[in-house]
Amino acid sequence: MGAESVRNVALVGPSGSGKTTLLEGMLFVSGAISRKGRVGDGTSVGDASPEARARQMSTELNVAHFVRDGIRYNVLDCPGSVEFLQEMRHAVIGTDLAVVVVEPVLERMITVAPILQFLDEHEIPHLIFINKLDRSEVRFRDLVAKLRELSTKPVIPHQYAIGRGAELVGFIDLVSEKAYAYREGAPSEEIPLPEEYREREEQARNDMLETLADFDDDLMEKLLEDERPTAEEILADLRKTLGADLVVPVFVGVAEQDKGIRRLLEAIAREAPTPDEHAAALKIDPEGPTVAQVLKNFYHPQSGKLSLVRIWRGEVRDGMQLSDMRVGGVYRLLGHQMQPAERAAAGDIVALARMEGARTGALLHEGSAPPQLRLPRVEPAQPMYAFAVRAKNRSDEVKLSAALQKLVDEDPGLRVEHDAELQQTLLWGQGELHLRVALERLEHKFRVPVEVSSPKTPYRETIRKGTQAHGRHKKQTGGHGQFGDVKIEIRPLERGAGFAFENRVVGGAVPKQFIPAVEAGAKEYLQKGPLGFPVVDVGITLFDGQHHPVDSNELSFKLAVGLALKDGLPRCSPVLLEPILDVTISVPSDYTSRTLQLVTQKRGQILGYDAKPGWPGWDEVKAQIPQAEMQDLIVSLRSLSQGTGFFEWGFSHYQEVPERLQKEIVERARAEAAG
Ligand SMILES: Nc1nc2c(ncn2[C@@H]2O[C@H](COP(=O)(O)OP(=O)(O)O)[C@@H](O)[C@H]2O)c(=O)[nH]1
Ligand SMILES: [Mg+2]
Repeated sequence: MGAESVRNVALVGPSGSGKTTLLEGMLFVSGAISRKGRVGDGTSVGDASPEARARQMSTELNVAHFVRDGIRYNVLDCPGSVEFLQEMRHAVIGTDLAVVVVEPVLERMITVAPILQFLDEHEIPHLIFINKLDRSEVRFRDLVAKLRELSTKPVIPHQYAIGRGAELVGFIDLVSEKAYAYREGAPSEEIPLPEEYREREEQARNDMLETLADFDDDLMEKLLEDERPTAEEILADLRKTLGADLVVPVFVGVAEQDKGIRRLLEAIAREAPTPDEHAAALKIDPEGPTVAQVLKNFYHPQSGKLSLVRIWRGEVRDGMQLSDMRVGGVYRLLGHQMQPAERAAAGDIVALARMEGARTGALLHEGSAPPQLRLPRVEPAQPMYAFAVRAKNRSDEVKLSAALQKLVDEDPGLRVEHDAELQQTLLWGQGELHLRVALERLEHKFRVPVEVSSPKTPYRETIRKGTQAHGRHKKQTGGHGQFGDVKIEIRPLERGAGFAFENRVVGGAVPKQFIPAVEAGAKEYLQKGPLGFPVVDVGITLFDGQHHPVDSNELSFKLAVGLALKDGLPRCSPVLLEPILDVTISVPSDYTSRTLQLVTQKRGQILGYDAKPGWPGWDEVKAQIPQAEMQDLIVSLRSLSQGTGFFEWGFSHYQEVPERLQKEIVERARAEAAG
């Protein structure tokens, strides 16, 4: 099959809008499956993993392909939850069209905003499929108006719904101006255009034509001269503007009842960009060595690693070398089924087996030189939520670290961090659900049961005032003894200064060769101060001391300064410091005031808030929040914002912990150290 007869489509949209159901419907109406399953019954082609079945929601990309009317459709059904957005992003850039599936519920529409943002940022052609019209209680024009508020590109209905909810009849095609009634289990049937819809139909069609005319001077002229463009002309414009991500056409249906699915597929066949057009838009010279991009990695317990790739140029064959890896098989995926394919050509999406080093997003190429191509790339996502993890069985530690690597290989929204200071391994993700699913995979797929806990906070301590202190280390043993004696001044430094050492000894009271040992000894001792944490922002001046011509050595001076600090630091009013983060929170503006309250609850300081640039209807709140309060921030933020809120963060500075909290933190750390 040539690339002109392939369509690569991503199904995206908020969780629960009906994407997996739509995929099932597509497979059914095109005969790829003979019985239609349901997400709710755990019988759908998609969502076959135990994590997805348990939740009745997609937790991972579902991949399927089918052939209809001589066209091969590769469909990537992306999980909708914001926590899995990174998976969606990596998949979408390898397709030629995104179908944004939304529910006809006005209050919930806002949840589609981050998806539309991503699509427009990368100029990915997309159309909107308003699903569940059998449940809709909202007038069609209000749905369209809402979508227009959310989209930065013009939204133009291609179909106009007739009726809604229980009274849903069908739709009007605004290009042909024909009306159709849905029929259960069969293609829709043409009906006379209902009179009461005539005016709305004309209005919507004029809107569409005027929008298209903005991109087509000929059409503009025709409209000005009151000439009617032909259906072919309109379709050609729709095709061109959709392909350039200039407009967002709207289709309607009821995925669960296969209503609107055939029409949608026909529209995709007729109006979506072909793989060749997409490749040309990316300036990929079709002549040249094979280039394929990894959209997603899967680990199958039996068959090992599978990498879903978009072939941008050339062809892939079983056994060929790509990026110094041998392709261990070419497959088409239909849910969990793998169908061997031997080879596949440019424009297709297939899975390659055993490409162990292939990371998500990477370009796999033939030959030694990486291709000089500017292909779409997905920025890494900053994680917002972490658990500290460790293997339930000590003997599984090595297995755990291998399994964590595979988890991250499958899902680039996850990240693993080994924190040497606090001796914890952190699994970072985009939210609680995201991490829970990852932990289930660890346990069920990779067979490493883990224990989780909240990440520890890297507290510090410092001093509020200075003092002088004396330390002497003296030991008389058989032969050589040990002797070192120092007098130091301890003083607070400004916040962020760290550590400073000064030598003011005169006359060789402490011989020169031992000074570095004094400094090193001080540094070492300050790893754990009187409160139990690393001491920072302290200056030490060595101003006097004593030595013994035979017994003095480096170790003795190291120990002496430790004794001096042990004596002196508690007299310097030690205080606890905590890390403070700069946080920028994004939420729909309806939730801004509650977000501000949340920041305050988290002991945060609000620096200000304003409209989020380029995001109609969203605000951005800038704040500083103690790291110790960050653990659940994303959970609370999501629960007050219909799951839409998110944030970016970075370390800002260390700051004194409020007095009332210090004691508890110090005691907890002591108890942990003891037990
Ligand atoms: N009433 C109605 N329910 C639907 C329709 N499409 C899907 N659903 C239901 O909506 C729920 C979520 O569907 P699913 O396909 O899992 O959504 P996804 O998260 O977008 O993949 C399931 O219970 C479906 O049965 C529809 O057209 N009408
Ligand atoms: Mg789904």
